[in-house]
Amino acid sequence: MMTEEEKWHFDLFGYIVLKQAIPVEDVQRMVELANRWHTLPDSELAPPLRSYRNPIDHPTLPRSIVNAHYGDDVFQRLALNCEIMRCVLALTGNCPKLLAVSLTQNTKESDDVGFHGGFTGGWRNPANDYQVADNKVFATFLNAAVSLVDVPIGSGFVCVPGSHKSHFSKPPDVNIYSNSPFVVNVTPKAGDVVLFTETLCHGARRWTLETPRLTVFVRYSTSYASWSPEVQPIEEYRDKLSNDVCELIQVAGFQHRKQIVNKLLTEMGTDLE
Ligand SMILES: O=C(O)CCC(=O)C(=O)O
Repeated sequence: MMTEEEKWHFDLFGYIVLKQAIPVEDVQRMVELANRWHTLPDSELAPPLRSYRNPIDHPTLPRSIVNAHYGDDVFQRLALNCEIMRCVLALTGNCPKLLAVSLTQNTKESDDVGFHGGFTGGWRNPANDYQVADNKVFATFLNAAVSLVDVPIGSGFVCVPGSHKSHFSKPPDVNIYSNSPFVVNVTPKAGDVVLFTETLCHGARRWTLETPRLTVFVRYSTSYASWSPEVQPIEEYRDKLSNDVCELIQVAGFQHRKQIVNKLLTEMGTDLE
């Protein structure tokens, strides 16, 4: 489901870019919704939409509106997008779980995002694992950063390529504004997806344009990850989600094959075995 070149790139650097993975009309719809929702205070967002951190208390934090998939079908289509899912399925051994869909806005006034992930000081977080064996790449915690705008060189997502496999602490002077080869600034176009393992050391440079940076972060884990059992369809708003998305959110054992996975594999023309 991932090409040899994609596996090589993901394994070497900890991320891949899926170019023009999202239909143009869906990007337009998400931009429209972002521009509407981000002008509203939290008190006027339709629940369960809310800010991850309320902008009243955190005015310079990039504002992330969580539960976007409850707010409009376009975000449910995004969570099931075939280009994203063919990689998520490959990377989770066909055992995916949808964790979160967050619509995030960075403006010129927003803080940058310092490096996080990667080496955690002597031990690897078992919930955020990365392995390669038998010609397969395996990652337990993934982030699909879907860009809704063209990102100019010098701002937006940055990472330390290869840091998902690093066993040594990053020198303190290597920061989000450092240059290649230690730090890479990935600059997607609207409709591109930067898919990365959360074990990768990553962050974001300050936004420089008048119009905001808009990104949807779609996070997935393995379906049996027990560190996120609280992430279940929100009962009160369950009727806003399709059955497919509900099943994708559900926790399931690693021997269990979700119906939505079989459905996606069939759509992709992949052998169900
Ligand atoms: O804004 C970005 O691209 C970085 C986001 C980030 O650090 C995260 O989602 O963990």
